[in-house]
Amino acid sequence: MSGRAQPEPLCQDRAVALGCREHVHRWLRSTGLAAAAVLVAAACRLVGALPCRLDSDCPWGQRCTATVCAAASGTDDTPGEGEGEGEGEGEGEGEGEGEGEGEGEGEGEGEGEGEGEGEGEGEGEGEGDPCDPAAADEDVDGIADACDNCPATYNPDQANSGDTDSVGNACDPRPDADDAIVLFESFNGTMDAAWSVIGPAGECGWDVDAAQGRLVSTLDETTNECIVAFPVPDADVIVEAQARYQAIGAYVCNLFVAARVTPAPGDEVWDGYSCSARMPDAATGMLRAFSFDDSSGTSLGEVLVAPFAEGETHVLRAQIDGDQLTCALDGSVNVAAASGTWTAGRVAVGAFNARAEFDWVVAYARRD
Ligand SMILES: [Ca+2]
Ligand SMILES: [Ca+2]
Ligand SMILES: [Ca+2]
Ligand SMILES: [Ca+2]
Repeated sequence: MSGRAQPEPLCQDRAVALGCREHVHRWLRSTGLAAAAVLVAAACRLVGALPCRLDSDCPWGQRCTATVCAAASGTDDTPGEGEGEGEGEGEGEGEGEGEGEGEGEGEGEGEGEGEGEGEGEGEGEGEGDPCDPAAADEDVDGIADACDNCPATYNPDQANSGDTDSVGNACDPRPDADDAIVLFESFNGTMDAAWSVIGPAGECGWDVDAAQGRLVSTLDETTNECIVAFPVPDADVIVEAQARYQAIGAYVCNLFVAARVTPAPGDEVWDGYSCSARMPDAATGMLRAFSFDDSSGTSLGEVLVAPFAEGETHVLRAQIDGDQLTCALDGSVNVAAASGTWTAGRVAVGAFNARAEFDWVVAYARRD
């Protein structure tokens, strides 16, 4: 764009002519031709495509387009620009309103409203209800093990009278005195980590048969002895187990529960007191109370019973009450003996020259 005035086209009407004069004045002043502006303005009757650099060089209602003024395509209703912002969760709507002026500047206001709805899924770990009837129920009486007052004895009524303990009448070792269940192991998949194996390394061991809910010895019927023990901090204790011979060996066999075992884990010898379902030979069954000292057993008393057979289920009980020992088979055969007092230790189950399996072990202690 040069500083020279351009030929002026014809004015189309008075309003535009007035705008033309103002424009020409402004333009000529800006170009240093103020004197000429007066003359030109006075004579101006023609307006049209005025030269320009900016919209402001043009009359009102025109815009500077390609260096000449031309009627704006929009005047009052020139669209503005608006911006709207919405905040919300889920859905948001924004509205913008703009007001335009001739120069095409707009202001916008926006409002947004949003509403959101969310759904979440969470995962949590928690402990289930131990009394849930769907939980492990060893005796199948409808009361889950953890809440059963006799977890190994069918007693759906949970009757408990005559004392103030939490042991049901159906299994209470002392119906008129207070006791507590200090151990119940059902071998339904796992064993409490507190169990420990006692016996010859590499020969002795026990596996949980989760499908059957049993503890099975891994020793064969020629292995001398293998024990699995659990700590119980009571001197007077009763331990009871349901068990059977799985394989009876050719030598003297024992299947037993022990109310006291005192070696450190891993020891191959032990002291204690056990109640044994014994087979001195294939034709003889015996219930014997043993006292052990460095694994050397001394009989405290014994009675003959029918020979045991492989797969035959029995319940053995060993009890320490002060200096009194009791060994019982199936609740009907007993051997009682006197012995010294015992300190706290571990209870145990085990086998000798036989492969054995145990369905459950329960232990009670005095609480009166
Ligand atoms: Ca039960
Ligand atoms: Ca029960
Ligand atoms: Ca009771
Ligand atoms: Ca009791």
